[in-house]
Amino acid sequence: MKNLLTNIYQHTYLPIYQWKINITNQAYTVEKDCKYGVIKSFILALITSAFCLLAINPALAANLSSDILKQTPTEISVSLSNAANELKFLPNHLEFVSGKRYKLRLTNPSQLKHYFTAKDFADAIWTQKVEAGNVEIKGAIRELELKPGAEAEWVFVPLKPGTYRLRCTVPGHTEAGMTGDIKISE
Ligand SMILES: [Cu+2]
Repeated sequence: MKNLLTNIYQHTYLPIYQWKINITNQAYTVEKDCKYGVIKSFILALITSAFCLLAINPALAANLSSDILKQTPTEISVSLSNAANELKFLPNHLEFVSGKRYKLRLTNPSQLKHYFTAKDFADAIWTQKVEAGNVEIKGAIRELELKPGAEAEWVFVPLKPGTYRLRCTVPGHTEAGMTGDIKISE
C-alpha cells in the first residue's frame, strides 16, 4: 500500500509539481529578461501566455484566398493608457469589416504594463502574425501584454461578425474602466 501511494505520488503529483515549478521559473525568466529590453520582454511574455500558439483552424486558413493576404492592410492604432497613466484604451471602440485585412498597431506610452485582452474577438478572427521588434509570431494569439513603452502590430482578417469585449486584465484596471468594445460587421 505504501509503495502504491509512493508510485501514485511519483507518477501523478510529482510531474504536476514540477510543471508548476517550470512555469514559475519561466515567469521568473520573463521578469528577469525585462531588464534587457521592452521588446524582448514583450515577446517572452507573449510566448509564455500564448498556449494555443499554433491552434489555427486549418479550414478557416484554407478559406482565406491569397487575394486577401495581398490586400494592403488597413491600419488602426490603439493606445493602451497614455503618458498621464489614465486607465483606458484610446480609442475604446474599434470597428472592423469581416474579410478585410487589418494591421492593429498597439502602443503603451504609460509607465505601467497593460494587457490587450479580447478572447472572443481573437476567436472571431484569423491571425496572420503579430510583430514586435524583430520577431514575428504566427498562429492564434488571444492576449497581448505590453510593458511600458512597448509596441506591437497584429495583422489579421476578421471572420465572424459580432460585438466583442476588450479589457485590460491587470488587477484593478478593468474595474477602473480600462475596457472597450470591438465590432466586426459583415
Ligand atoms: Cu491596464
